[in-house]
Amino acid sequence: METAGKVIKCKAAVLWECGQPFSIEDIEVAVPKAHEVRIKILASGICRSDESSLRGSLPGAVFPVILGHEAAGVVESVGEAVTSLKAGDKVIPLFVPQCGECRCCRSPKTNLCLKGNLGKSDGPMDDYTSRYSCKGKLIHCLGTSTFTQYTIENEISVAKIDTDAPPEKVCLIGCGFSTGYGSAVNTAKVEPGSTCVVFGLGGVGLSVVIGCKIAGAARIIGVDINQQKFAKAKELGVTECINPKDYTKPIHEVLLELTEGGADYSFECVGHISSMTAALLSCHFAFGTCVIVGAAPKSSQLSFDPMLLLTGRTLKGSIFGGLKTKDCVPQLVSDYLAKKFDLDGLVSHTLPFEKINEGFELLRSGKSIRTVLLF
Ligand code: COD
Ligand code: ZN
Ligand code: ZN
Repeated sequence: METAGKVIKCKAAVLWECGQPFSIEDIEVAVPKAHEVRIKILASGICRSDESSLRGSLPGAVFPVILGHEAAGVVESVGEAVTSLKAGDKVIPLFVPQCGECRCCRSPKTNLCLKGNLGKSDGPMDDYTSRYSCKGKLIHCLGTSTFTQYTIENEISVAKIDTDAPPEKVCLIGCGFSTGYGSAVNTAKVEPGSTCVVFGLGGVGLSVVIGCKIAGAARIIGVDINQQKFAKAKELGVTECINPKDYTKPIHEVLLELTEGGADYSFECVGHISSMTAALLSCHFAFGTCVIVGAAPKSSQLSFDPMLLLTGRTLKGSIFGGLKTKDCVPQLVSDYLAKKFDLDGLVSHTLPFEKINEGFELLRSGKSIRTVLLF
């Protein structure tokens, strides 16, 4: 491409300060270095953890910063020594890399990679430096930094996907869908006939629901404080919806009664300590498994009676549904194209990239499931 080897000037949503609106700015994106690729972003979803980073409640963001981590795009150019990708490839950036060589990558027990930098600023580059500047100021990256027309990733943080994949849908495989679906089918390994409880029916929780349904769960109980989430949840497979606001007693007591002593699997997709405890208490005392999917605000601590585990409950968690990213993302995209699951129902709104602040307002007001920004 004619831009290869040159600095690119483009638009990006820059967050100059914690808690402020995004500002659409002209930025400069560097030439990719060795092992790096420069990607033209086509679509990027807005995830709750972008809002948490904006508010400073998740660790990592150093301001000014470019957020965004749920995108699809096309490779514009590659740096030296890049072997797995070339200009023109359709791709999904990965906020968990897969180098294939480290102890974690060699282990089938985890999808984390020791070359990853979850929770650290300055992005997926080996040298932890940024590749973006605006008005002569360095702009930090966080994870994959996809709220920009062009971004730079390390080759190990990029999955090549099917050329026919619609970016405005498959971008969800870059975070929300895989996080939820993988939590059900991979982390929990939900079996046919089981009873599942899902706390939080946003983009991630509904993806857990899709995973539980595909795994053959007999009952999927959705818990949310926002009644407006229930219709879509039922469409996607929830069998009963519960609003904690409708009860005076603690929600886990309601769930224990409804499930003959507790669910086989409970999932926390809210990111609150209180719903994590409720999820743990809602799974069966002898054989229930509780999966923590949401991240609680930094420095918060979960505390509970250890007897809860001694009797046989399992408490676990995963990032990106425990799925090895570079291996699984292309497969999930192919499965979507083969109609093995639906992403369309998760996209409630699409907006032009410049309306990013409107997209965040939709998330804050509880009106959206996923807003996808189109570039
Ligand atoms: N009880 C039940 N539901 C609640 C409660 C409550 N007390 N409070 C809020 N909710 C509901 C909201 O009404 C909403 O419907 C839902 O919880 C949350 O949905 P969203 O759309 O706001 O959020 P998601 O689905 O995009 O993400 C939720 C996570 C908690 C998974 C996410 O924010 C998170 O913590 N991610 C970090 C962990 C992780 O794996 N990160 C990887 C990249 S995201
Ligand atoms: Zn996310
Ligand atoms: Zn690795």
